[in-house]
Amino acid sequence: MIIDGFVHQLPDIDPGETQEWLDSLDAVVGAQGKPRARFLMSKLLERARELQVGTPATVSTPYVNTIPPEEEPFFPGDEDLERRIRAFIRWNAAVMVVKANKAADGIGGHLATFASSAALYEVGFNHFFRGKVDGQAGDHVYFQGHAAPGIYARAFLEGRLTAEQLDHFRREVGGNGLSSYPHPRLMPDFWEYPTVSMGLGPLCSIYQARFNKYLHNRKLEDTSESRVWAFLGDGECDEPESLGSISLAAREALDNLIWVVNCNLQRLDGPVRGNGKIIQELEAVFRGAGWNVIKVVWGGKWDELLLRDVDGVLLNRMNETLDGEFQRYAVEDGGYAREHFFGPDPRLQKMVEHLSDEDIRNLPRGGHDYRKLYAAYKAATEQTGAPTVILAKTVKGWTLGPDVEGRNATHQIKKMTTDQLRTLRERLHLQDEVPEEALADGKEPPYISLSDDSEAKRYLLQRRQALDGFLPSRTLPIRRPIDLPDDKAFAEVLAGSGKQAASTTTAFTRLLRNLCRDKKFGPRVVPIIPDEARTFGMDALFKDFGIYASQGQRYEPVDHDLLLSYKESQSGQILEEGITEAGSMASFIAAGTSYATQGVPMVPFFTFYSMFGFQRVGDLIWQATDARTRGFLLGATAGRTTLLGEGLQHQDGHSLLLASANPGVEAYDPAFAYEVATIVRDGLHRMWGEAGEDVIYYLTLYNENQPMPAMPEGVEDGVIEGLYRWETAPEGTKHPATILFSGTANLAARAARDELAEHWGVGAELFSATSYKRLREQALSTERWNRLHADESPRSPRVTELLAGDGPIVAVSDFMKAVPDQIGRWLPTDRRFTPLGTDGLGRSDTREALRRHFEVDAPHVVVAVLSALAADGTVKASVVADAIARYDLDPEAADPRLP
Ligand SMILES: Cc1ncc(C[n+]2csc(CCOP(=O)(O)OP(=O)(O)O)c2C)c(N)n1
Ligand SMILES: [Mg+2]
Repeated sequence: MIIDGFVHQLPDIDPGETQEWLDSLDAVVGAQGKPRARFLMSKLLERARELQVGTPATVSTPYVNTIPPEEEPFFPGDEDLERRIRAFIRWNAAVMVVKANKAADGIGGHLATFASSAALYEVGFNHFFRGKVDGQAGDHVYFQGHAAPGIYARAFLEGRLTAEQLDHFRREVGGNGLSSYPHPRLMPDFWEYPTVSMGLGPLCSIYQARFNKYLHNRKLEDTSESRVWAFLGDGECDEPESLGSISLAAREALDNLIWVVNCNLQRLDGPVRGNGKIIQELEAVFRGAGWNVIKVVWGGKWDELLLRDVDGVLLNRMNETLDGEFQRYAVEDGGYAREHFFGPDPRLQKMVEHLSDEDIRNLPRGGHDYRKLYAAYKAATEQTGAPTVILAKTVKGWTLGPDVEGRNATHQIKKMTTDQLRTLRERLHLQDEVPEEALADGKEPPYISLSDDSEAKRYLLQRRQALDGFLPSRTLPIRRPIDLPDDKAFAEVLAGSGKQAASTTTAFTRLLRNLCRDKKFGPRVVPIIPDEARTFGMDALFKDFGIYASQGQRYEPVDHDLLLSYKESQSGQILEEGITEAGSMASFIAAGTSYATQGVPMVPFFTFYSMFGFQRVGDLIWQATDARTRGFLLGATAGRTTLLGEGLQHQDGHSLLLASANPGVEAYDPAFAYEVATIVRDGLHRMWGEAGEDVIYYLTLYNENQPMPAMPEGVEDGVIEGLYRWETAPEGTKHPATILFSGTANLAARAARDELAEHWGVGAELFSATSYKRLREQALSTERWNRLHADESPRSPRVTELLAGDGPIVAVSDFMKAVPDQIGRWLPTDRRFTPLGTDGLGRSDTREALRRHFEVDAPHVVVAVLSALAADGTVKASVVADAIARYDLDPEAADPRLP
């Protein structure tokens, strides 16, 4: 590995002096060994930094705490009381999980995660996390999902939750339950952010911190006092989403962001890095990315040993011991550590001579030492210009006793025997609070509650008062109400494009521009694009509204002399995210939950390549629904045949199907500009009008140009409800039929209608099907109502009523057949239904060739209608064969669904 090659290219103005320095180093290594040389080098680097010499930053430091004991600040809390409170919370969290598990047959919960991180949270709750008071957003905290029991246990002590609620942990169906993990959808006044799909919480926290700066820089809200805290697991750091955006946090100088990684060295199955050291690995990654890294490896009792480590042997042992071995030390007794950790070197043995085996076993890790943590948190909150990560070493299952602590199975342990509870009680010194008789066989283990006049309760409440109220807490009242846009903003798009051809993408871009220009509403719009603006023709917005750039634009752009130049600005409105759909979704969530988390409604429009939406970041969209996000997702370049040249990995024919699975998403496949405008207007009213619904709208947008008709009279409800008659059947035809179209398939449907009338005597009426999902859900509701109201006259689903009539029904879209199939069950039984669609992997060719290949062009629609009429006995089978011949269709062509 050549990493120092650059040195040979630097000018050496005094080779003699250089040699002297090198010789000195050689001499130190030769005479005093490498540890001494390392020490001297570290000292030199430290001095160089003090002198601002400008040496490159080192990415790793020895396996010790970043903050030395002499620099630890005074700890302002009441240590004894805080320890007692922590013990109560630990106990209650464990009892809650054990009870839930027993009462409801293994319903479960997690004991070990919170047991390892109790001090990490408690130091935050008692000294740092700011609540929401007087309309201030305070701090945003992303709690590690599996630590939820501890957060409930604290809320119980604070009086925010009742014992009955704790008894309903993971039993939500009857109401009054506590969700398994942080879910704002289920507990909207409590949890602020969902976190339990590993990696998404950390990612979202970065973009939340960035969004806070965006609000500030755009002068929409003063967020200077808000910090974002994210707690994550060391195993969780393996998710690409966890670390994938950390360089953005450094680049954006997010000093309002603090991550705390609970390094208990374990994940679910076993060690995170048995053969390595996760803390060291993460340190290098974060330092390399430009973060401020604070390691909290050892508890205070180690300081004394380190002081005596004159030869650096202890440090050496710390550096060389693998995580797999550290885990073993957590499980074995002190004698084992004495023999194996301290044993091999007589100097180390001597260092712990004065300690009993029990003392050795209890030499704590840094993440259980509130003083060390306090020092780290304080330093993090004082950091400027960079985000901070605190790497805190803990033991998984700490205090839960030898059967749980550090065991490989610890993550999934949710049961404790009475004996194990007794051990926990003793370990936490809770004999007074939990008397022996309370643990008698057959009894439910009790929660510890605090009376209002107890010292602990007063302390607890006083600390939270001083820090502006309870956490977690999600919803702030709306402080800056939003004015919905003027109808003017929609008028241009509703009017259509006359004879000029335009695409729904262009129409949407116009609409977005008009919305941004709306005087009152405009500033609340957050256009989000992951490096695809030019593809969608949205680069036209750059100049008008500016691309958000926290540093402004420090260069003259290459296209400065063009009308539509690349304009970056500190007050820029557009979030041009670069190539990260995941990051863009995280921005979407931050903006779309701002109504609750900041009390400042913001309206995100995230436009992406439709193929890289639901299938690429589907879990983040699920997360957005959980977070009660409001906003618009636009799947541009939609369709498996409309996006002609791009081929298999670009052509989306199934995002609508994926969207159909998300209960918080309305999914639309509009054909015309006026449909786009009508749907967006409806969405805005549902989200930010009186109803204030927590819903996401997904719209497909196509890039095929066609003259866009003006909005016909009376179709608004139909556009929104998912289906309306677009054109009646031509007069003077013999056989009725109905064709449903969506998106660009309107062209094939319309051509087929003409062809059917002209050559085959069939009169087909046309319906625009803007949302099969909406139709299906309405039908499901009706069906359910009928099932549960057997003695009342049954209701008819909307889709059934709208499609009452004669003859077959053919549906065509640029998506899979399963999309229109969603309504199949509710069509009038006497009408044969044939969905046409683009099932199969995409490929590159002209639109014409692709539509023939996928059997969604006008001739295939004609043949589908005739074939259904033949099956009904309305026309002869030979008519279908005639049509196949007339349009030169190949009956033996390979099925496009096959590879
Ligand atoms: C995306 C995703 N994959 C898998 C899981 C299942 N899971 C839950 S916790 C866990 C282990 C977590 O280990 P770590 O991050 O180290 O947290 P700890 O409990 O040790 O603090 C796993 C695999 C999940 N919740 N999310
Ligand atoms: Mg872990």
